[in-house]
Amino acid sequence: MALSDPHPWWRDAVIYQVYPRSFADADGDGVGDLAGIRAHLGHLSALGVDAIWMSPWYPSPMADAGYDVSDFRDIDPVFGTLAEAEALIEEAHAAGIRMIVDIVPNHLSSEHPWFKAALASPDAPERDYFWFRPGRGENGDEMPTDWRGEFGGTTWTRTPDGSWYLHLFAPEQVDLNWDHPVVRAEFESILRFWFDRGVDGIRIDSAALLLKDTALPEVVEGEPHPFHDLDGVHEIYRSWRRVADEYGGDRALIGEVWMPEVDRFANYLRPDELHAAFNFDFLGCAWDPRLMRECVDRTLAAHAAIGAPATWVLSNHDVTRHVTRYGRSDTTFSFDNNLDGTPVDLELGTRRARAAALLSLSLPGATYIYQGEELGLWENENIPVSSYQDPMWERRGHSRDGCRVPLPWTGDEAPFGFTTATATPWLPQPAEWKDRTAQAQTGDPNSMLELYRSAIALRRVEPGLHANDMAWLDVSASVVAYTRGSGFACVVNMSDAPIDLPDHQSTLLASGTLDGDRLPPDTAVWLRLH
Ligand code: TEU
Repeated sequence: MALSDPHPWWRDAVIYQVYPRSFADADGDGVGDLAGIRAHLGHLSALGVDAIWMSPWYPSPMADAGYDVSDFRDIDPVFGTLAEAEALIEEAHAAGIRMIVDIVPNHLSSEHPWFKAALASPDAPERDYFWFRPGRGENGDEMPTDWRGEFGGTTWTRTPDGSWYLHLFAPEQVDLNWDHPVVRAEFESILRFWFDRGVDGIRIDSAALLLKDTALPEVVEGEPHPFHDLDGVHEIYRSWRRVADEYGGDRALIGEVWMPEVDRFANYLRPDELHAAFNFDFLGCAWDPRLMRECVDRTLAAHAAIGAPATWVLSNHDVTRHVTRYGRSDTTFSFDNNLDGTPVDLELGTRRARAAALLSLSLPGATYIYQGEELGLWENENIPVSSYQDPMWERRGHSRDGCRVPLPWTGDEAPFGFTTATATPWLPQPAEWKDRTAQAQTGDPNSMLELYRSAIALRRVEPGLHANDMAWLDVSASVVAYTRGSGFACVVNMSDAPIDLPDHQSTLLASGTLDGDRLPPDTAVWLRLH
């Protein structure tokens, strides 16, 4: 593909996030693996996705479910081998599915050889790859700063020699010093390692956090933040872009850039930086027509200004599954609105999730699907606390385990074909998921799975959904409606009463049963216009 390709795949791909621990387990240890993924590639082909984003599969002590990497050039034995990863990349390509791997550049596992060398001797050169600092106070027993971690809690841990090291996440995730040239060179080499193996894209974890203010100032409202979004971080991504471009221009860099200021967010997507970034604004947006329209407008305006494609994300492995979110009275998401355990109407949430699928799959840009959302899975809020594995739980009182529960594939009872019949999945599956298995839904025209399959298939062939533009349709204040191109419209009824559909030629797809030409509440429809 030429560098100047006017319509590269990543601009409007449907990208499916595989969380390898929970996708499918072939070897019967209760944890998903690459053999399980390879055995279920047919599910992704039938779904029609363009690409897989693979959450970390590297060797890791799993202090943060793989986001604590001890070797970026291999595969954790719990998942399989590098040869299996290479085979999976090849098989995905043969099925017409691209592969995106997850790189975690902000931190390394405390078991990584660099950190072990740094701990072994105060003179080790590896010491400078991290943030070792003396403590404050007379005996140096006070932390160098009062920074709060991203999981909550403190950000420094003391080593046996009395110095402290920085970790913005768990103590097992040691922050790298990105001012050090060896760190920069190492990650460029890691990018090449995976591009050389044919991967089509890189998802960049915590992309805005890499640089720290070396003066280590405290966080003060109104003053530049000591580690969020420092200007120098853009130089790092420019160098990554040069690496990606060496491979012919169709390799994509996709940032996890989680920040409320859209203009600062858009900086990451300038033409010589990342290709795309996740839309957390949309992921946190309430089921509210005005807020939804504002979110879409804000998103499109920010991306248009720099010529980058928007992305639409409803769920991922860090946030409450949106069937559950949309079934609550507060339908927003943020880590601060801790709504865990508040009442949920799963029927309402499911109806809205069906409508949201048609929304997120018909807006201009790329759409992300988090594994299991095509099955209509909800958050498992009944995991016993003693089974929680998420390090965020201890530090922030919120566990992300409820959205990471292993997928139900077949059968009437747990483990629903996720693992061998006698094995126990690493997190418990709700018994009610017997109706949500891929098997139970296949061929049922009313199922979430068939809705996703139909929508993705239509998206491929519908000319309007390949148009660059969208325009709002004025139906009513409580309806989100827009056209794409000249012949396509999506209408989402967010009111609590049925509405009349705008003039159209035919209905292409509906998320629920229409009442003649009336669209029921919390329902969406794709229309062919005259
Ligand atoms: O998540 C980063 C994250 O949790 C954000 O809230 C982050 O704090 C934000 O970007 C800061 O502004 C990623 C992974 O998705 C998550 O699973 C990991 O636990 C985390 O990084 C640490 O690697």
